[in-house]
Amino acid sequence: MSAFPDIQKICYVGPQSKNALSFRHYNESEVVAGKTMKDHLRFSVAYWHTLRGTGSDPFGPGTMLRPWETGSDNVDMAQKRVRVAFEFMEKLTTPFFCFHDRDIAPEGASLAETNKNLDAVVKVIKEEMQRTGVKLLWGTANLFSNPRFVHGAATSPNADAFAYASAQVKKALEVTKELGGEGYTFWGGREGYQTLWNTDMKREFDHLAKFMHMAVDYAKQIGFKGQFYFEPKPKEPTKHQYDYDSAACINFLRAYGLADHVKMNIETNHATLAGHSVEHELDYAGAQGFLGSVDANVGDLLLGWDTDQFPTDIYIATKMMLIILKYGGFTTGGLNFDAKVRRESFEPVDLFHAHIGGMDAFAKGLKIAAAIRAEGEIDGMLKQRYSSWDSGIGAEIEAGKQNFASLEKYILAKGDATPNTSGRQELLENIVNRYVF
Ligand code: XLS
Ligand code: NI
Ligand code: NI
Repeated sequence: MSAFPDIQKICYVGPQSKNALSFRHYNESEVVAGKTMKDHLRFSVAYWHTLRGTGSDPFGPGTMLRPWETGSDNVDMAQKRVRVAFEFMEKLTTPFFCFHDRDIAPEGASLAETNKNLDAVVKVIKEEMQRTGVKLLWGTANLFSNPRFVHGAATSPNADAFAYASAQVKKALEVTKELGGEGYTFWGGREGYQTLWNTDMKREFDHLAKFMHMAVDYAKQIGFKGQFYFEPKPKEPTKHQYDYDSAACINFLRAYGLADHVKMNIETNHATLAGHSVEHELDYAGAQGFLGSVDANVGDLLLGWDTDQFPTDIYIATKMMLIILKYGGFTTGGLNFDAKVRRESFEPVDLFHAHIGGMDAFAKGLKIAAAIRAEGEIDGMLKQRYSSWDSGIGAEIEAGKQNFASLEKYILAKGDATPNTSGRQELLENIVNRYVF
């Protein structure tokens, strides 16, 4: 039985299309800068929002009309939901999905029963993956919803919570491996604190590192070769999340010997909550060699929380694709729509509109970014701005041939450092607009 009987496979029609259920820019087999759009963008559906989002908020219950959700949330329903998920992805033509363990299967009365539930659903997911060719971008474990994680999981003051979380991640890694997952993500959940009066921050950091090392060790033990990711988020649910931004995460990974095993999964809305632009976060991670994957969404600049809206802003998509291309594009990572339809958009068709909008925005962003890079105008101006480092004194400093004393001598002889090139920000912005329009 079809969950979306009125919706056909979404096809590329072209920029002139007025059909809301078609792509205007995402043409999966079109080659841009040496690779197909499908391989560049590696779109992924987030199971938690798209299949499990109810539209509830602190002021009221869910509003979503999901005709396939019948009866209680048992294994049978979870298995039926998998068929819906894959019909959705097949029609949308997204090549990947991501999930938390608890999105796909319900918790049982014990961990053993929960794991059994998970296995029963994973069996159906495997079948559907084979049938459709949709692949798993990354898996993760939900270590924040259940009240046992009220004080956090790996950073909980309760060692039993740490132990439970370890058992859960062990299973999540096994399942991710079984489904051929290309990665595994750690998002902090409740790893952070509300007040230092009751928090031993140093001890909590040590525990988080121990936890990640155990995950890395276990992955090696079972032969899981996927890439680990760490996803920064500065606040919500706790006031101080330990994985605040790329800089905080990378410092943590380096300080605790995890740098060779974990890369970053950057989420647009989390970047803005941290007071950064997403391009800052991407470039920071890329410059340090940690750019892994992206949770593609967008926040609302007037709202200070994680609104997880679908990304339709061409400028943001362009800037993101410019940086992703600059660092060589995705390898194991991709663009995961960690985004939800608004509470008011409660019909199933809205799920299609939302994803189509996001896919088209990034497809257009990719085309613009590739054109900007091919012409090299902006790159040329950037290079020019740093040209004093390419020869003479600059090149000598970079090569380590100068020191404070020799530079003092140089400047005494020269007289002054005159700012002789404009930043040209306005011109650069105009040039970008030329490619966008
Ligand atoms: C929540 C996070 C979460 C992670 C996966 O804000 O974005 O959805 O991506 O646990
Ligand atoms: Ni996310
Ligand atoms: Ni988020």
